[in-house]
Amino acid sequence: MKKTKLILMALLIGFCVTSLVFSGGQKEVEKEGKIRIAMVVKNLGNSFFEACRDGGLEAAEEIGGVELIYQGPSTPTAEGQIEIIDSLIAQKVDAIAISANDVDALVPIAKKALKAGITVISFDSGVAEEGRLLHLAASSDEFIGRSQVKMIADLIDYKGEIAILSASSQATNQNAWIEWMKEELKKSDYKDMNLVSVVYGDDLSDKSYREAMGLFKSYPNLRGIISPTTVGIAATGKALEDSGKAGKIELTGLGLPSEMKQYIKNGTCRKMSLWNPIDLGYSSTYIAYKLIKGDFQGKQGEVMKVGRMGEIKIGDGNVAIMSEPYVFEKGNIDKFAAIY
Ligand code: RAM
Repeated sequence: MKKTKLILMALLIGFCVTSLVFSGGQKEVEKEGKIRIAMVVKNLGNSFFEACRDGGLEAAEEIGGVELIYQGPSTPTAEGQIEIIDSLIAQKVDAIAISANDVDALVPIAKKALKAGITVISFDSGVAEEGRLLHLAASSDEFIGRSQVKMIADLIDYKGEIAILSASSQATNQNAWIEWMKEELKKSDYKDMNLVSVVYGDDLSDKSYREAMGLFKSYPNLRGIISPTTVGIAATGKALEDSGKAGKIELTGLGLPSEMKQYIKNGTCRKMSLWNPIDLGYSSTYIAYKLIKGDFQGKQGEVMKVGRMGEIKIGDGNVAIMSEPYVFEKGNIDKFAAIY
């Protein structure tokens, strides 16, 4: 009897040791597995976000052991992003970096991800503070908004009707910039300028093109258009040329040099600006990784060392602002168009 008990105990201990080693082994495998960072963009098919993705891939490669998952809905809606984020939660990714189609609508799903232990940040277009650890902005909203108005004013000699052709009506970034444009327009310098309309092309080329054509028709005296979206500005450039309005209506905004080169060179759009989307994607991915690792705390006042980008400080509302956008004109467009 004693002997049997001993054998049983030995077998039991043996089993326990084996299962410990096994689970330890499994843990090791998990640890050795790649860290998965998902980049959820406003929509697919937008070259701006493809450049962000390239920057993200660069960071993943530089860090090593990181897999970048690039996803977005086909049209820029919050609903589409919610579905994607829900599935990323189920896949237990380590981090999600979101360029939001709606500041508030994504909060519940983002909170769900945070609760599941996923590192959630927003970049480019923010999620409200309660739904993310930090937001990475390419530049300050105020600076972007005010500088867009200064550029169009310059192009139309501070006189005449202007319109804004934006992305989707709920986009956090464009809406914040438009608020600052309106603020800037209150200055007496712009007393002879009049903002007649704000329309939304939803970051879809064909819709933006139609909205631009609609503006030309509704406002025969229109002098200028600000399009603070890379999709919108390129579509407006095409619409201006197709309708013979190039030169009569000035165009500025935020454009990708590679997509706007022809319009900058032939004068359809004499001046526009943008930051480097590759740097934005690189920094978002890098920051997400460091947050997962606990190297960054994501707290206001913290100065983050972000690889080749150097230091980025986390400011009010846990918003980290990168730098000022570049201004593109005939003289420098070729150089930038070769990069993004
Ligand atoms: C579009 C998107 C993006 C914005 C750029 C300027 O590609 O709306 O969010 O940052 O334009």
